[in-house]
Amino acid sequence: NTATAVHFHDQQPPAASLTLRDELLQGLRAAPKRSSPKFFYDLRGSELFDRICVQPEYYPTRTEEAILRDAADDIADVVGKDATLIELGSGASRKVRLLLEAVRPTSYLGIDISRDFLLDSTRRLAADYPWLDVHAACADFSQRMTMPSGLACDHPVAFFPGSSIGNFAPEEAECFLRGLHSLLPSGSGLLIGVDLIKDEAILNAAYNDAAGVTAAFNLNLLERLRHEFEGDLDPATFSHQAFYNESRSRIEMHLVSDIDQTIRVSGEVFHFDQGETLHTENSYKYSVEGFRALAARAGFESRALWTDPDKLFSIHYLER
Ligand code: AVJ
Repeated sequence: NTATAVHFHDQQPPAASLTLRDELLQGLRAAPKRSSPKFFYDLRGSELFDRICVQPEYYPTRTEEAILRDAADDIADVVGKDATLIELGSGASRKVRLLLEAVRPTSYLGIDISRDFLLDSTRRLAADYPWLDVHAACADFSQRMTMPSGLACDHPVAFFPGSSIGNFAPEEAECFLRGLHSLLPSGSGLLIGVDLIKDEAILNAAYNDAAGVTAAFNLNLLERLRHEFEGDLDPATFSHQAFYNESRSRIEMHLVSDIDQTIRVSGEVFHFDQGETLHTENSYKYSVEGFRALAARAGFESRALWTDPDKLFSIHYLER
């Protein structure tokens, strides 16, 4: 019965589509070589990300969840009644559970690029909250999106937790928010988690956990290249690298080639010098003021803000 409880909207071509492949190859041809972080999230990558979230060094998830738990009633007050919660990059749909009882939205739409993961987690959500109208859309929200039909949407409130916005460069983040602004009617809300600029040692530790889960997550990209994109390469010849780039307020993740080598992906040849990297992710950090200014440039007004006592993480409520 739970299997039919989720209204599913497929808004994306299948995983190893031509466009994804083209995007991947384009990044590998570039100098320096790069890959969009969205390529991390195959089923295994999504599972590894979930394990990152419970590592002792990875403070963002724990801290954001504590803020949500503590502020749930305040958040319900600013969000108001009869909301449609739209979670962008819903993943395991775990964080939204902290809000559902307090906010009592009429419907929920989870949007994620990882189809099987999305279906799994929204089915569980529908089973656990029988009063909630649950929708799932498999889509790449970094591209242009449309609202799925058949979803009542009088008071849409986008929920973008986890500082996923940090994967965009500031110009792209502004552009992304502008896209949301044009998608949502006036009066809509945006509840967004943003990681804060802080002591470099805390940041570096969070992306270099002792158990090696972040390393496995980064290296899993190479497994995905092998299995989904006809990659001919040895993942053991690459190493995980993550560091805080202070001048750009971002964590950078790279896969470093330990040797001088030639690899093949989708029939195309790519050379790596020893020490050359594939830049796999940026995770931008913001000050409260810096993020407010960015959101304002995209047409969103700051309505409320919550942080933890150590000022590690922030949750903004913005209104369009
Ligand atoms: C999902 C982009 C917020 O940047 O902290 C975690 C991804 N990468 N560890 C982050 C991530 C390595 C995460 N975001």
